[in-house]
Amino acid sequence: MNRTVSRRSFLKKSAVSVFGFSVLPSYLALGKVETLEVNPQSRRGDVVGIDPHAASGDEAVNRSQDKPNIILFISDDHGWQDSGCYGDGDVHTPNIDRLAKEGMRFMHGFAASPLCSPSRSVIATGMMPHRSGAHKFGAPIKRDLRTMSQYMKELGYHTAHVGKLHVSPLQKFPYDDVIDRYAIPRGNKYESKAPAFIREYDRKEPLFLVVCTHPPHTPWKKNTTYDPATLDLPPNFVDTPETRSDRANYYTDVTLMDKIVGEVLDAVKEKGMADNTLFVYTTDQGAQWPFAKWCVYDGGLRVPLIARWPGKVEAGSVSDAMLCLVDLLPTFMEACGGNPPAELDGRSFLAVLAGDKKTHREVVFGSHTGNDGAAGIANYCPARTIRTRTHRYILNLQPGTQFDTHITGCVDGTSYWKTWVERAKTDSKAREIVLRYQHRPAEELYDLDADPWEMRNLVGKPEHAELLKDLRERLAVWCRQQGDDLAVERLAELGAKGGREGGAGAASGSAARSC
Ligand SMILES: [Ca+2]
Repeated sequence: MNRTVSRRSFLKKSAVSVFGFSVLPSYLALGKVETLEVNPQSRRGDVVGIDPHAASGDEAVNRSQDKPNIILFISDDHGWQDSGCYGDGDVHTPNIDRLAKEGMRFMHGFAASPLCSPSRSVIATGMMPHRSGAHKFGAPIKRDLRTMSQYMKELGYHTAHVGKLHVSPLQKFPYDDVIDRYAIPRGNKYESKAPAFIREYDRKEPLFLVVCTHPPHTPWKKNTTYDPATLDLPPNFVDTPETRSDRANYYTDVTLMDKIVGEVLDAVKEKGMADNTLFVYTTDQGAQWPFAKWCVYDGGLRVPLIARWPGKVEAGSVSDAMLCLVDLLPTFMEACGGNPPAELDGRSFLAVLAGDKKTHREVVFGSHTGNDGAAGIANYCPARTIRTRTHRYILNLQPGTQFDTHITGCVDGTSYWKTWVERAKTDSKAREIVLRYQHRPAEELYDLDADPWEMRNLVGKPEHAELLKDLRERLAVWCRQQGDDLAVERLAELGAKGGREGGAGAASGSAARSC
């Protein structure tokens, strides 16, 4: 790809017509189909930045055909390193690896939350968890927000969602088609209706499709192909036979998810859509392992992110730009010629995809609350974090609370965790890992170059005092912008002004928006 191509020429290059004539889509005969009513208030031109007088009738249809199809594939709980193309030498992910060879692989993509529904709400709204309103598990987004399905429909797209749709309230997500929707799958979780939907798609409008799988979310399928004894385990694991057995089961689920990625890619190719489709693969957050899901470490927040768009995104490229899944919505909007609303927390990284820019964000933020509702408290470890290229700072809001999760047994537990606890009785390293997982200090600071698994807390080290102070302040500015009063109050107790009284970031919203 010509890396000097301008943003304007980049968008112009994306002008390729796509679909033929519209007929009654036969996917409606596939079985269980759920279609939500489209918001009656939605009209072409309602989206901020779209000129309602720019086109109408046939002209509007022609313009919409100039736009790329967009497919967003979101798996469930896939660790950022757990694919062949991200360096895992054990797991089999031939289709994700193929996607990486044909597109751009991001090495510093981050979710905003290490929990399913909050992270998915961020993706859908372009707003970080406290501004979306959905920072707790299962919480609804704020009623005055708009969502991806609304924005894309008003940009001329036919919008569809297949699979897990773990957001609420559902009327705020008015896809034209919602197929096989579930929070917990009712049928075979290793099958997706997305390939059939793509093959049968025959509308004039470009397609905006979100495909969500349940794998590799637990429960994992029992392994029959991996050799547990030969697997490399992360250094923050306790190496027991039960850990290895479950690791092999997890890899089995990753491979079965990867198979669905391949089936969707094959359907796109067979349909003749491959050259005019922006295909993005990512996941909602890290895998269900200690120090990952429900944790604001890299294991929980850092995600695999790959974008394929032939002729527009350089095949086989690798980007080191830091970005957040909150950036997907404005990127999609800009990719199809829209202007993302200025009030979004997300910022388009289309210029990075085009090869015009190497960087995107200086820092990324994240937050976690947990399950704290009618169903009870679980996976609860309220925390806020800021991550630079080299360091991560974490503010734990309830450091005295023992962290009990699905892993440790607060609901169903895992067989391997019991072996970690047993090993901890006689093994000092295992004891340190178990204690560190369940008991958090008030603050944490990690040097990610020297300590990528975030195992050595630097808070209290005099040589890092200035960095600690700076990161507290920057986090406070962001928390204030988010309306996160509890975190602002706690950071103020630690001396962070959060933009008040001339503190860092007081003069502009740029620091706060640098999320
Ligand atoms: Ca998830």
